[in-house]
Amino acid sequence: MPAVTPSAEELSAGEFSPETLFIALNSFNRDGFLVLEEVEDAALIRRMNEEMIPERREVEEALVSSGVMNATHKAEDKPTKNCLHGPPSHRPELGSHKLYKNPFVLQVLNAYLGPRPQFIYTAGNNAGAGGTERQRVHTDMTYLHPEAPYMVAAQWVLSDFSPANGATEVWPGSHRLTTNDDHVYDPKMNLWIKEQLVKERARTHPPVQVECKVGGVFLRDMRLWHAGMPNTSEVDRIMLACGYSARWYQCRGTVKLPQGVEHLYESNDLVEVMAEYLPLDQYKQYRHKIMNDQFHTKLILPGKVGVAA
Ligand SMILES: O=C(O)CCC(=O)C(=O)O
Repeated sequence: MPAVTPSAEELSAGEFSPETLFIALNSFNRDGFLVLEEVEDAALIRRMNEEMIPERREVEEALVSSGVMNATHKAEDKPTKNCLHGPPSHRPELGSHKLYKNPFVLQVLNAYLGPRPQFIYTAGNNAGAGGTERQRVHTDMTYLHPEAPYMVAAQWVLSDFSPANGATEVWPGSHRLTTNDDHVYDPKMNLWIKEQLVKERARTHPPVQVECKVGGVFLRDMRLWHAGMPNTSEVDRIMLACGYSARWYQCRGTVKLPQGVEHLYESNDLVEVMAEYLPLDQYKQYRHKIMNDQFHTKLILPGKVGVAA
């Protein structure tokens, strides 16, 4: 598993040494994902998990009634029990605002995506307990995209992730060559990688499930093939994502936040916060959604790049 853990010196400095950064970037470029262990307060994360676990039924009902989550969610006709479950940004006492500005994540992303990336979305996935079905292999991209690193999801695990509770499956190195032609789209904006390509790659570069402990985060290049896996344990498994885009990509998306928390989401030298502050009732409608054009570029470019699929 490509992973780095800050030393005591790095923790007190709030940044990786050049040697650790070298190792981190090497792995991340090669594999398309990277685990950073022990970079956040585990007690804070556990508390957030305890508060979010009881929300599951309410979240599921809201998603189904708004038509966002169909019963299958990225698996042909079989319910996966995986649903979008956004962070509790309207409850600042739980500290979800700390995640987007984690200094270790930002240091790696400033090197991987170029200086001062833009924070452009939050999201979350809840793999419901007692799942039996997996998602199809996919990349989250319903649009044409550049072949350079341009966007990363920092995925915070709210409980220790292992195959038993549906740790995300990733396909090492798949980000380097994948294009939109590898995908199948269906009318409901579901998308997945063509079955034949998945079979071929499995023979030479098989997938792994990302193991990560509370207090750690895994970074995923948006081009990486991945899939939600069944959580066969008895407890729901939640992951919260903060999404960052390279400045040059000029992403259209904004992170939806409730009014009143502006002071907790300030831009700094390492990140620009692209926020849209909404009245609480509107924020709640967006909390568990990702908009269809969330990841598209604003640029109008010749050829295919940047044009919505
Ligand atoms: O929850 C997970 O582990 C991954 C979910 C996912 O990839 C998705 O819903 O697009």
